[in-house]
Amino acid sequence: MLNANSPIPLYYQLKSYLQDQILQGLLKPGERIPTEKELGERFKISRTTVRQAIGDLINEGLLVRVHGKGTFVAQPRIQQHLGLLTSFTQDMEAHHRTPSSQVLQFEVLPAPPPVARALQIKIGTAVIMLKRVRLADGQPLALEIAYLPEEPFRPLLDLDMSQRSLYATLKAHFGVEPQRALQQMEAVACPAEEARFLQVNKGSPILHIFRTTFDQSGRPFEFVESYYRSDRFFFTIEIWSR
Ligand code: 16G
Repeated sequence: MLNANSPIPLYYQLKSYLQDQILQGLLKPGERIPTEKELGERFKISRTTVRQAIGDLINEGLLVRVHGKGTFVAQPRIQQHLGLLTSFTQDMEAHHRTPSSQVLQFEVLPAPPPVARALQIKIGTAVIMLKRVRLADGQPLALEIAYLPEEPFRPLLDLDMSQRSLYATLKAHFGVEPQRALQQMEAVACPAEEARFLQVNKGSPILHIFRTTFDQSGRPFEFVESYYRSDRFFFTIEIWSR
């Protein structure tokens, strides 16, 4: 029951209650929660108060609203540790999900300025561009556009990258392993084309990530621009005082 005499606002009490139910697994992923009207009646609060609590939980990714159907408990997000240099395949396997990719583009093109800068090559040098939708259990989670120098990686073009890990392939065929990476992230409104591939609404919040990865000898071997669904990922990093 909510406490009308508490200094904690009613919407916040309801939000905490629902949050608790989700975290304890009493409300399960995919389950429909009661309507605003039902919650209002059950807790003797106004629909505006209910709406505020639910709106917050939608914004925080714990609930999803499906137009015409109701509000549902969201699938748990994938926890990703930002301090670990891993591949998409490794991340999904760690979460017991089956990774796959839809290859959208795989070709050689002249390096545009930001790619050339990251890979420390001249603008216009031939690079391989691999554009993939990355899926887990068949659901699109990210869109990645990777650029690698054509030399020595040209033989990659003969391989089917829809069921392969790029990092595992680079290790097996070229002895190249990621040793460190520089990663930058920003939140953006999802552009139309990316939204279509990721099956999200155009303009919904999405993480735009850039990664330059260096091999064992310190040479940059990939520059990747990606869009990660912010409703499917949760990022963690441990930080230390000086
Ligand atoms: C990750 C990397 C990406 C890399 C890919 C290789 C980020 C933002 N990006 O998704 O740079 O190319 O893994 O994955 O984490 P794969 O080995 O499964 O093909």
